[in-house]
Amino acid sequence: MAIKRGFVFPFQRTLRRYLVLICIIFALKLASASVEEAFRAGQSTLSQVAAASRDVRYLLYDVNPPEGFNLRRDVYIRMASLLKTLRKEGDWVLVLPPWGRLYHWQSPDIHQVRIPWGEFFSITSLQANIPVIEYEEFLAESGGPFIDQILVLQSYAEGWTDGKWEEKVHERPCIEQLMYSRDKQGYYRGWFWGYEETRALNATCLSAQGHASMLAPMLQNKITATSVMLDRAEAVLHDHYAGKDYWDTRRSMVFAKHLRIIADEFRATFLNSTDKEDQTLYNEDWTRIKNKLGSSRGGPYLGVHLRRKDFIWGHREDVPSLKGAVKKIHSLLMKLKLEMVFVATDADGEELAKLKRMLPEMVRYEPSWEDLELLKDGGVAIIDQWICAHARYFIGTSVSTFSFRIHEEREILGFDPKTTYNRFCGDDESGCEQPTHWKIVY
Ligand SMILES: Nc1nc2c(ncn2[C@@H]2O[C@H](COP(=O)(O)OP(=O)(O)O)[C@@H](O)[C@H]2O)c(=O)[nH]1
Ligand SMILES: [Mg+2]
Repeated sequence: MAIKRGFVFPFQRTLRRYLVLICIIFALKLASASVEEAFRAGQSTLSQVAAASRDVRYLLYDVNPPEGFNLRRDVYIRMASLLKTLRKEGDWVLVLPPWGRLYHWQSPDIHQVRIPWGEFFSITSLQANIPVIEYEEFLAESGGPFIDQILVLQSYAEGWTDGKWEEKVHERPCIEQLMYSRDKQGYYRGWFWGYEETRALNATCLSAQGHASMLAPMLQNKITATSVMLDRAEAVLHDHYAGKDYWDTRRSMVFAKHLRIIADEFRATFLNSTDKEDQTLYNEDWTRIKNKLGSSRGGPYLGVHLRRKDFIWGHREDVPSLKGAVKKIHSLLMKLKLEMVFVATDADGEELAKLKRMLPEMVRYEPSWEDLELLKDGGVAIIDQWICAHARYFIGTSVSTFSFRIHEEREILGFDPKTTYNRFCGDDESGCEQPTHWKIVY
C-alpha cells in the first residue's frame, strides 16, 4: 500500500503539476494574445527583450501639419543633431515619423498615410549616420502603441525678455490648445501619423528657443520617460547650419534606390543622360562620395524647378509669371547651347496647359496612374529632384526648400556652383539676389 501510495502519489503530483503548468501556459498565451491584440505589436519578443536589456530610449518627433516634405527633411537634420548629442550619454534611437496627410500631396484616390521612410529614403544609408527605426519597428520593439511623454515645443508667452535673444528651455503651461485630447482612460489621443491606436501617457508643453541640442540636458536629466516625442520639432534651430554634422546627416539622406533607378532610366531614355557620359559619379555608400566641385558635367539639358501654387497666390515679387519664366528658359538654352529642358513643377492643370503651349519642347516626368499609386506624390517629387540634380545647369525658385534640396544634391554630386545656385527672378523684382552656395564640410 505504502509502495502503491508512494508510487501513485508522486505520479498524481506530477500530473497536477503538469495541469497547473498547462493552465499557466494557456493563461499566459491568452493574456499575451489579448495584449497583442490590444497593442497590435509584439512582432518580435526577442527585440523587446533586447531593447529592454539595452536600456534604450526612443526619440520621436512630429512637425507642424502645414509644413511640406522638404522642410520636414530639414527638421530631420535638426533631430539627428539632437540625437547625436543625446547619445553621448545614453542609448537613444530616433523613430522616423511616418509620412502622410501632407498638404501638397493632392493626387486623388491614392492612399497617402502611414508611409514608412523606406519608401523614399535608403534606411541603411540613414543608419550609417545615426540609429533610426521606422515607427512600426518602434511599436514592435517598445511593446505597443504607447508613447510615454509628448513634449509640445512652443515659444515663450512673454516673448524675448528685454527684447534680447537668448537660448533657453523651460517646462511651461501650454499657450495654445493642445492638439491632443484625453480619452476615457485618460490617455492622450491625437494624429500620430494616422496610427489611431497610438496613445500617449502624458503630454506637456516646453517653451524653447535655441538650437536642437539645447534640449538634450532636459531629456537626459529631467525626463525619465523611455519614449519621448517632440511635437512641433521645427521650433528648434540647427545646431550648426551647413557644418560637418549638418552635411553628414544630409549626405546620409540617400533617396530610395527604386526612385533613383526610375529617374535614371528616364534620364537615359528622354534626356540622353547617363552617369558615365555626364561624369556624375555615384556610390551606394554615401560615406565614400567625395566629389570635387566641377568634376560633374551633368546631362545635356537644362533642369528647371518652377514652384507655383501657394508661391504665386500671395503675388510674391520674387516669383516670375509663366511668361517671365519661359523667357528666362529660352535665354538660358541659347546661352548654354542646350536643346533640351526638363521641367519640374507643381503648376495646376490650367497653368500647365499654358506652359506647354509656351514651351512645347519641355520634357516632364508624368507618371501613369499606376506608377503614381506605387510611387506616391512624394516619390514623384523625388524623381523630379533627382533629374534636376543631374542637369548640366539648374535654375530653381526663390526660397523654395524643394529647390534648396536640389542644390544640396548637386553639391554632393560635385557640380560647379555656377551651374547650381540659380533662381528665377520676379518679373519686376529689383536686386534678385541669387541663392547662397553652401559648401560641404567632409
Ligand atoms: N512632383 C513635384 N512636386 C512638387 C514640385 N514642386 C513642388 N512640389 C510639391 O509641393 C511640395 C512643396 O512643399 P515643400 O516640399 O515644402 O517645398 P517648398 O514649399 O517649395 O519650400 C513638395 O513637397 C511637392 O509635394 C515639383 O516640381 N514636382
Ligand atoms: Mg513648403
